[in-house]
Amino acid sequence: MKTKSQELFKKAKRYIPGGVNSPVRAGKAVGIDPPFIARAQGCTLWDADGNPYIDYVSSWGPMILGHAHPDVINALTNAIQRGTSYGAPTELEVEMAELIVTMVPSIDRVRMVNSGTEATMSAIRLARGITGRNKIIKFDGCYHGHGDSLLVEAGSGVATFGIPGSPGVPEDLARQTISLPFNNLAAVEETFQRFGDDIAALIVEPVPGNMGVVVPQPNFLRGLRDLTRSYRSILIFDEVITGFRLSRGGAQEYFNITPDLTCLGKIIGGGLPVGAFGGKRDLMARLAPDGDVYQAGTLSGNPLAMAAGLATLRILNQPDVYSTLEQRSNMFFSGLKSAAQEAGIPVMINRVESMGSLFFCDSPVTDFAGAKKSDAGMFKRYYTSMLEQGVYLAPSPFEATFLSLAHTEEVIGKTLDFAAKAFRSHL
Ligand code: KE4
Repeated sequence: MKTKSQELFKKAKRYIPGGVNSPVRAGKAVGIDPPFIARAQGCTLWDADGNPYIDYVSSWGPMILGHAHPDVINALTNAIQRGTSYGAPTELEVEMAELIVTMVPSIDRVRMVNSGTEATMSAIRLARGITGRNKIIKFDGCYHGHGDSLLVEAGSGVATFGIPGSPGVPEDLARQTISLPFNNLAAVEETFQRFGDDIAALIVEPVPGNMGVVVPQPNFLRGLRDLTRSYRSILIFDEVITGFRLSRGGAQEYFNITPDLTCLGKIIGGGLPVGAFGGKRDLMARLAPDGDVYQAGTLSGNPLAMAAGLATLRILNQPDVYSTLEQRSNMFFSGLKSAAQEAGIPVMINRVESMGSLFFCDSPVTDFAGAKKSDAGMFKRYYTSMLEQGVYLAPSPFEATFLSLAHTEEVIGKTLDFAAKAFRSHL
């Protein structure tokens, strides 16, 4: 007997490539037919068959308050009475920009867009327009959306030109991007020594969440700041995940490093499609209509998205939010480590505040090469056991697990019991 989700997946594949609107949702890495989600509240999802799940995906990061938070629902309910889109400036956009400038240390001016991809794509164009240079440095395992310049994999050796990460990305463009091992400052220094006067920007997830979570080693981010400054390249922090996740001011506040441009997304939309990029006044002044670097968007600053994002950020500005998230996250991830150890399963856990990852390996994971050593079979069995017990994890080892304010100690305790059972089943 097929479940409703299975029937929906079969029908979806008749109309949507792969049956999904974003590849990772198809669950290919774990070989499952994905649950189709019908509704969500707090930290719970319900699928089309009415099965409940404790959600640790949080829509890939945005739902830091939990799903359907009453303040967000009220803000949207009020906003929608006034229409859905005007294609004109609104007061809500000004309020959002003011709040982001207030909260994020390095941002004097900010431009709203509709996704993280648009944010990083626009920041790269702005950096190239400002510097008149072409090359970009990124890091293996870091994901910055699907813009052509950033869907690039590492070349054959360190500090060599990138190769297309997908068919359709022109080789000539991929060669302008150099992808290096994360946490390897020597490789970055060597690359700047070789190409420094043609490097427009270095873009980095200050705490990568797309190879699983990897923690920057002491002085790595500071080293990137020093190198980009001395070669007059633009340092771009892709804070689409870490923005408002690690602290009110994101990773740049958490690590006290000031980038030149910052990309934002996810949390600032409160679950609606929003991205943003911002930075110092003189850099952002180069953007049209005042400047000559073009960037635009029909729905940029959409009033519904601004209403949901403002409601979310206002709650994150309340006292004790991040200390509560830290306490709950520490309980979850340290409990996970203990449960694995008790079952004799070798795991490494990387965590910063409320984003973390579990790797099935016995050596520290400090870059993508290390992350790829995690046992894929064990992950698949762990994922399946947790899903069967009603815990919804990201269906890939190269994603982050997110805690929200809706994950109570009771829910975390239950999750840890399920994880202990999964580990005991000798993955
Ligand atoms: P979007 O275009 O998907 O809104 O954002 C792209 C992006 C940019 N930068 C970082 C650091 C990101 O993590 C992302 C998107 N994250 C992925 C999962 N980690 C989104 C999930 C998906 O692709 O379906």
